Amino acid sequence: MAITPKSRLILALDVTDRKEALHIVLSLGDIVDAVKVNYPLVLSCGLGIIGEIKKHTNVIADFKVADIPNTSRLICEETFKAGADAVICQGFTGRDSVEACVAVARGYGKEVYVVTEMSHPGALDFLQPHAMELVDLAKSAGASGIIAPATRPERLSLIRKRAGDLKIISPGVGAQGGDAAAAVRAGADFVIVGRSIYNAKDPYQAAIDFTEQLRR
Ligand code: OMP
Repeated sequence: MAITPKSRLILALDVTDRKEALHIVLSLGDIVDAVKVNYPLVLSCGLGIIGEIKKHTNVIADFKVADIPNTSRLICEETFKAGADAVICQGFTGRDSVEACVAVARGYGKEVYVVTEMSHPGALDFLQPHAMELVDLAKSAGASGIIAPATRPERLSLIRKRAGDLKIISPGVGAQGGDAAAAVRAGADFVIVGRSIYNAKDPYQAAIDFTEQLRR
């Protein structure tokens, strides 16, 4: 089933300790729309961590898949078999690689999100000049949505206009300087927050604070 915006908050769980990860998921699973897992957690705990988190909330596997179609297909197969609801892939690898991810996701009734312009400063080097082409590729390849930067709300608005019905997930809120409410105003359906929640003194309260900002 597709991930739908309720709180609009996605937690980036970039911790490497299994106990800490599951503790955070237990306390925040009901508040967030999904938990996003990335290599730090999966490399330290194994792919099985996806199924453990899935017992409590939706899981987005942020593997930024970026390979030839056959390898991308194999990565996506393992990811969805492990229980993920969605996978994130890169678009710069080209249409055939993105389509390979989408084909596997469809077979499982799951979703693909394509990275367009990333949130960090280095995204200006190569990604920003091609961001709109990456949006078009995501759309025509049948992806559910795209990743676009909360750190640049003005760019996010332009990407929103180009993206049509695609869902937009927007990282860079908090630690990278982006503002949750501004990202939603610029067109994001969800924001991703990592360090500003899991490194907070009280991660539960930090998550609640973000959901309040997102309600306004
Ligand atoms: P914090 O900066 O700690 O909030 O974490 C942001 C999360 O979003 C990390 O897991 C990043 O890998 C991820 N991310 C970005 O920060 N910028 C992007 O452009 C794309 C992603 C992503 O694809 O999730």
